[in-house]
Amino acid sequence: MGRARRFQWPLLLLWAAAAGPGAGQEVQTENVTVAEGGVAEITCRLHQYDGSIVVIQNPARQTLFFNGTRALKDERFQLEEFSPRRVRIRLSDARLEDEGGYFCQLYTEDTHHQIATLTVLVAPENPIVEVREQAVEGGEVELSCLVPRSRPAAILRWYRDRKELKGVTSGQENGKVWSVASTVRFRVDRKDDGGIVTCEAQNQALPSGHSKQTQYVLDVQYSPTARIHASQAVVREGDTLVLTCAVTGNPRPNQIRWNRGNESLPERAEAVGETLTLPGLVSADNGTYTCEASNKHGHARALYVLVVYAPMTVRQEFWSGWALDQRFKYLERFKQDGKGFRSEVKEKRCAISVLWGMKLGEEADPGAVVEAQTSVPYAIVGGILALLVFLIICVLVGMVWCSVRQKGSYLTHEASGLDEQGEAREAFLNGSDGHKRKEEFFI
Ligand SMILES: *[C@@H]1O[C@H](CO)[C@@H](O)[C@H](O)[C@H]1NC(C)=O
Ligand SMILES: *[C@@H]1O[C@H](CO)[C@@H](O)[C@H](O)[C@H]1NC(C)=O
Ligand SMILES: *[C@@H]1O[C@H](CO)[C@@H](O)[C@H](O)[C@H]1NC(C)=O
Ligand SMILES: CC(=O)N[C@H]1CO[C@H](CO)[C@@H](O)[C@@H]1O
Repeated sequence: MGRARRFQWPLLLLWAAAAGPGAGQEVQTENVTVAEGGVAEITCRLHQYDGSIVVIQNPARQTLFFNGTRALKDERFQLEEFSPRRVRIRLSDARLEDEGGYFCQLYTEDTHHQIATLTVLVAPENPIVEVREQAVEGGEVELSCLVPRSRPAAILRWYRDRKELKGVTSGQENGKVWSVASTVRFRVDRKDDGGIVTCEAQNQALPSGHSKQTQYVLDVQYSPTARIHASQAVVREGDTLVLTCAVTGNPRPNQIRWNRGNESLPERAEAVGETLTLPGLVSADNGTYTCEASNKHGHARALYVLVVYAPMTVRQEFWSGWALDQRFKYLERFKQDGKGFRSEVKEKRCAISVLWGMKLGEEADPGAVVEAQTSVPYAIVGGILALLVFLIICVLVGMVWCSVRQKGSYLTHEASGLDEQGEAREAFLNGSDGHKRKEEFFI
């Protein structure tokens, strides 16, 4: 009996080969790829199933399901379907160690099996972006981007304002996963402070078009700048002036110092942080006010020259537009000789109203801004008035010139009479008559 069976095997195999696929019972599978933590479905397709036992085994060849019955106690594997057409199992929370060949076996007289290879990929997490050392303006910044686990090795890219930066990437394999790092270096300026650099990681484990990104906000340190803004341009006795010192700098200067040249600040002055309030101004409050700020990278100073004028009268207001030319002369004299200033003002009162408080910038510090006070409204008023006067003169000149032209044509007409009348004497008399009229007109 045993002998007879042994002889039957080659015959059966021959028969199976002759019949070809599909003729007998058969099982087919497909390879499966899943992202770590995801759900994988392994399908064993049956052909001409006749009720034989179907066994599914894991890569370690442990039986997961024996003809539809759970054999291995691992709840992550579930039997989804067992029909004469297919057996489908579902693996949730796939892990790297689940990788390998899954066996679909059909126990018939000639045992069929097919292997479905499960591949587990690892998607990158959000990259870790770090700076090597504190960036200072004029220097270089070096950023590193790290993706500790990915499979296959993640591709790292750097972006700055949608422009790709060239980084240097290196990878290291730790067992089944890759650790990938990339570094990028570039020069930085103060304007780069607060700029955003992005590191992007991508591999096949992520859905196509998706990536993991980390944004890094650049922190570039730079020396301070200072600028004084005055609450009003022209300052008169009794006014309250508020000076604001606008400072920048990284780290931000934490203290602003207010001074007035060599002298002390007026008693009434109140310096709180960025502002200096000068209430009830008197002419003795004039002088060069400065605000100073510093951080570990430098020092900045801004100047404001305060000139307090006498209160304005209505008449001065009215004439201010006409005093435009005088204004520049006064400012020049003021610069040369501060003492001569007040007496000049007294001499020509009408010019006072267009004299302005002058604001100067910083002295030698970097980023200094020298800002001369402009007086656009007065310039416009003066300009318009000048234009009006010019137009009136034009009209007058035009009228006069037209009158002259009429006289001229009259003369020409008289001259043409020379030909018409034919008599030279008469024409001469008429002509001389016309000349007399012309003289009259010019007188
Ligand atoms: C399935 O994967 C295995 C191992 O990677 C490979 O040898 C085989 O050719 C694959 N089969 C198909 C149908 O891709
Ligand atoms: C295996 O399971 C299928 C479906 O439940 C059933 O039809 C068949 O009879 C089983 N085979 C054996 C040998 O128990
Ligand atoms: C400050 O005072 C010193 C002497 O006390 C003098 O030499 C210097 O010119 C003064 N500076 C200004 C800006 O007035
Ligand atoms: C810079 C300036 O104008 N200084 C004057 C401020 O006022 C005092 C007295 O009012 C004058 O002596 C300064 O010359």
